[in-house]
Amino acid sequence: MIEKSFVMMKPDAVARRLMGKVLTRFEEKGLKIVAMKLIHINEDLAKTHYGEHSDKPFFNDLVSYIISSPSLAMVIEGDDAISLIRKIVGATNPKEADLGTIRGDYAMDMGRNIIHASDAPESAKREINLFFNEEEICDYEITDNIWLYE
Ligand code: IDP
Ligand code: MG
Repeated sequence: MIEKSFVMMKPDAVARRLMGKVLTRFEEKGLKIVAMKLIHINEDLAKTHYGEHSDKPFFNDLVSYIISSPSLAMVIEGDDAISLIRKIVGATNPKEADLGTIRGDYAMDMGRNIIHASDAPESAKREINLFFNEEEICDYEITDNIWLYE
């Protein structure tokens, strides 16, 4: 099923100039970028986005990290995109993430794991709506679809 996922390169990815390399992984896989913006997230938005973790011991550090510098927010579309992107991103802890995943290849620390991706259809919908208006999400065809999908 064609799905949309909310994906965000966190401040460390932007500051470490990894945006191009990370974006290339999604493009080369055959996923389609349908929205993208560089955004310096404020505290309210960070707390809402990570609301499910508000009672965790790492919550305050997580919010400080996310608001420290700009992030690159995206909506990425494709067949089974939500679970597929989680696989490409890798485990939350970069030390446990498989090599070949984004976190496995580019990050060292749980608190600096460079990228966020929605974990389920409901969270994808919530997160997309939190960061993007409907008119910011592009509906377009890419002609290589005949070579990517049977
Ligand atoms: P996910 O990003 O892989 O979905 P979640 O468990 O939803 O992982 O946690 C959200 C984010 O909170 C993680 O990506 C990471 O940045 C941060 N985080 C999670 N657990 C810890 C921790 O134990 N220490 C520090 N930061 C954490
Ligand atoms: Mg999560």
